[in-house]
Amino acid sequence: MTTRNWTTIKEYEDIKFEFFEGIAKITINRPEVYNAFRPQTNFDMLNAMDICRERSDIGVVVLTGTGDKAFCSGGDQNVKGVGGYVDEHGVPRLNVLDLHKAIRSLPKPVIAMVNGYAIGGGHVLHVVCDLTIASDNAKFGQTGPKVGSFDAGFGSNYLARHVGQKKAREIWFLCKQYTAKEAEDMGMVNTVVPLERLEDETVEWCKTIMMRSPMAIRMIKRGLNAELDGQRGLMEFAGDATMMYYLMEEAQEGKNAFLEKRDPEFQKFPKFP
Ligand code: S0N
Repeated sequence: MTTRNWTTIKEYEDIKFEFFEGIAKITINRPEVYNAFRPQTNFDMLNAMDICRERSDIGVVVLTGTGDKAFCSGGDQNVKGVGGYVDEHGVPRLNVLDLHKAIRSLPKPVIAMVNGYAIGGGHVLHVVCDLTIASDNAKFGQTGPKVGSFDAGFGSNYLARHVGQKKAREIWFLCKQYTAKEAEDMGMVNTVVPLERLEDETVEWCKTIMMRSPMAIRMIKRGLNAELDGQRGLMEFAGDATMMYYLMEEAQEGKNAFLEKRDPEFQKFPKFP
């Protein structure tokens, strides 16, 4: 594995947040519980995602877990209370759902770099990411109906878009574990590499993506999301269309005419077939 000089973007309690040549890496750093998330972990990741959105030098985000045992084992069973995962103030939360929304909303690709178990809510996290690159020791599966939980949102209906309805039902009804190769064959993993090549391969994918047009990548992500996300997906797609319109001289003519107290000369702009 190539050693890279990742620099820390910001210190957090539950995650590492690092940067290298246009790539932001968010690493769930709770190896003692196989990188299970608690409310604080999700707050940390949400804050990091905000920074990824704002920083124009970040082109791709990689999500992973510390060590070689687990990507993420889902919600931390130690803090599961009545009504959700209990934060330090005693408030039960399911704020991982906000993270799902942030991953889908981010106008940049998010890649799950799965380095071990992606189980329960950890499996959902990789499902929600735009791409999944897995090490050959990775294991995938849902546990909800076995441990008193379920995700009837992206974790099941978006999963079904990847693997089909029958397989999605099998994954949730039986709660079996699948190898990385099986997950790849099912269509929920993009590629599988030896563990020692995992980061190299992921960085190569990031670099290839970053050679492509960021606006084109952004609009493709928006379009693929919009099909599933209803009014919200359409809103985000439309918002980006407006942003592109603002970049055009035609839109600037409207604003300039208003400020110059004259009629806008929209007729001079082409009407493409
Ligand atoms: C990952 C598993 C299969 C690994 O098994 P293995 O190799 O036998 O190791 P263990 O000895 O079991 O584990 C090692 C140490 O890690 C601790 N640990 C593992 N997972 C968790 C966890 N989730 N919470 C707390 N601790 C965990 C073990 O206790 C052990 O520690 P020590 O050594 O001190 O004993 C296996 O560990 C496993 O099956 N883990 C549990 C997986 C699980 O059930 N996760 C929770 C599932 N539920 C959710 O994720 C919640 C879903 C949710 O939040 C949600 C709700 C609505 C909508 C969306 C979501 C969403 O998440 O997306």
